[in-house]
Amino acid sequence: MKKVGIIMGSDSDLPKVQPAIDKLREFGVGVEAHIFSAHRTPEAAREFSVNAKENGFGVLIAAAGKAAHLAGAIAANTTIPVIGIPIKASTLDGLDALLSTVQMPAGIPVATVAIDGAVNAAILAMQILALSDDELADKLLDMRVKMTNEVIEKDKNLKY
Ligand code: RP5
Repeated sequence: MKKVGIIMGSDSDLPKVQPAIDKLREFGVGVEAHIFSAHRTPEAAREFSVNAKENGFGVLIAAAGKAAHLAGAIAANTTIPVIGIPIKASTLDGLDALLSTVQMPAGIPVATVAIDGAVNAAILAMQILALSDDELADKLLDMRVKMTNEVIEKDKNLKY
């Protein structure tokens, strides 16, 4: 199975990114994480994304805060699907990163999840990989069924 690459702009993003790493590992999906910055280490970010396909990655997740150009800069160098996680890292509560990540010009898409939405980034990455992996697709379906049953149970237990 192809791997998921996770790139974060700073080590300060790791606590927000960790749930994505955990979720992918829980499902047995190979994950490789790096710290590359669109602003501080643009060459490293470029080199990684240019070579991502031949290095066995099927989806890339890019997480960054503030003026978050990382996901777009990664997407510029590959046709592998790129998922952006805007990180809340400033006085603007992540709205800066959300707009920087989501407002891509036509031609270079970034599938942007919610601010700090690491778990959904991981699930979306796996849904993409699952298009050509039935076993992974079944695991994702099981997760949905479990989630549905939990909500039904909570509804039953509601005392009001
Ligand atoms: C962004 O700036 C990073 O993704 C991080 O969210 C934010 C702050 O980085 P540090 O100053 O904490 O390294 O590039």
